[in-house]
Amino acid sequence: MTLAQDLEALAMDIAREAGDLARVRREAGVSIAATKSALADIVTEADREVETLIRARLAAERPDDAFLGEETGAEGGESGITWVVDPIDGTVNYAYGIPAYAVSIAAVRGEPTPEDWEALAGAVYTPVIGELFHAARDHGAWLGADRLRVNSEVGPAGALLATGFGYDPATRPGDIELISAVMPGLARDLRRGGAASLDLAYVAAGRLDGYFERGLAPWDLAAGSLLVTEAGGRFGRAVPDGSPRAPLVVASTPAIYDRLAAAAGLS
Ligand code: LIP
Repeated sequence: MTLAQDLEALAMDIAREAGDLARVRREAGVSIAATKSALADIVTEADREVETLIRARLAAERPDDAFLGEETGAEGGESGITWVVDPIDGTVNYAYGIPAYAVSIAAVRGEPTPEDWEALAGAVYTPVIGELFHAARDHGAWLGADRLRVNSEVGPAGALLATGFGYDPATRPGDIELISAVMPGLARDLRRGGAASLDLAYVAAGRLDGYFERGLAPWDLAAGSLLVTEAGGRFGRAVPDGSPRAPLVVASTPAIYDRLAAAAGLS
């Protein structure tokens, strides 16, 4: 087993335990703990409890690693490995009872920023649907025991794409502008799933041909980006001119990547 495969096995094990806790807490009822960057940007008690569990497991199993989590922030380490964690990705889905939420855990090497890190392992677990997507660098992307491959081509009707919207209402006009730039001539239809980690996992699984979104945080994309590239897809992230606070992510089958990236303004 390589280091990446060891990290993948740990991410999978912890994601399962954390996801099952999130599901049990959901069944018992949700309590909103606070709002963050905007009124719509909620955090539930479960987000915090699940991240605390993940952090404690990682500290016990790999005490020299660093940590970067959506709810509890960052802590340095000695090993050069950082765990990038979103305890409940799709928190609004979670709060409304929509089962499309997931635990996202990734291990990266180097600076814990998407433009600098080398993603080594990732797991995305959606406990209600019971699907565990996982990947280790140079060992492929998997759903359970099935190897994942992005779609090799897109049909004549066009690409099935997904996107999302940030919590800050001020970014909406730009998001809608992006959709009207991307859809004509490229998309057969659009999906808004509500959880970036699942959107990326679905690109890796060939359930979507592509995905694009502005303003994602590192923990929203860390594991999903590795799933896409290990499944033969392409993943890009850049800060378009004029919107420094909203880095743009594009991920898709190679069959449409250049056109999607160009339409979205990534290149
Ligand atoms: C969510 C992302 C989603 C995006 C939401 C939010 P959270 O992450 O997964 O793609 O559209 O605005 O950022 O807040 O549920 O972890």
